[in-house]
Amino acid sequence: MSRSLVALSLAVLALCACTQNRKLWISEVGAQRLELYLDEPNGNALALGGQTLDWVAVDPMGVNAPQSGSIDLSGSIPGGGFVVLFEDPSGPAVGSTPATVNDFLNRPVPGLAVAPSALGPTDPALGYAFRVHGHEFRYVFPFFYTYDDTDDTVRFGPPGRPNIGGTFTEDGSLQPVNRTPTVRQTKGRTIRRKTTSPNGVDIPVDRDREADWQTDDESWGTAK
Ligand SMILES: [Ca+2]
Ligand SMILES: [Ca+2]
Repeated sequence: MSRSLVALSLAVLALCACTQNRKLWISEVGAQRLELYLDEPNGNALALGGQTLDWVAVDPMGVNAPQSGSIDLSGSIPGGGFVVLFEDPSGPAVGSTPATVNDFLNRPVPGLAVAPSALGPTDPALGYAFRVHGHEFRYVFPFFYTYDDTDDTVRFGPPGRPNIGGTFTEDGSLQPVNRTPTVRQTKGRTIRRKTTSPNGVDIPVDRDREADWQTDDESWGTAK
């Protein structure tokens, strides 16, 4: 190998060794649904393949065994956009399939269909942890590459919540949490991130803490 080729190879290697922390947040957790938000400029997008949604539910009384699940994500999410995981009787047995799902006003919003019960039980007596995370290779033309790293956690419910990793500071405000689905003319109840609106547009906040969250009516596909 010529010295110039070695030098070029070393230069390329130096350019390649990088990761990008992508700002993918869990933005709402309801009954049989969970919303993701990409807190990045509109021109950005994040491929969700290689990113994973994990959850654990525990009985603080220790009577019932812990439950857990893990869902491989798919499709992509645009900067400033939302994607709603939703349990679908005709959804895939494992993983997720890009689809649309209707909000309370029957407007279609971008979604990922998952299997029934894939997002776990909705029992206010249980302690919960949800985490989205991943480390996914991405090729960048012409000879660069990077890794898209994501990591976001929320925990709620009575004390004795499961530790699912990630960074999250508790203050106990998210308990008890009653999550309910839409029933006819009644909106479902959910937890969602609080928002800021620096330019008149509501943006979910993330400071890795329970105080970022509140209980509210469902708002699938929107900030609130
Ligand atoms: Ca976070
Ligand atoms: Ca929402």
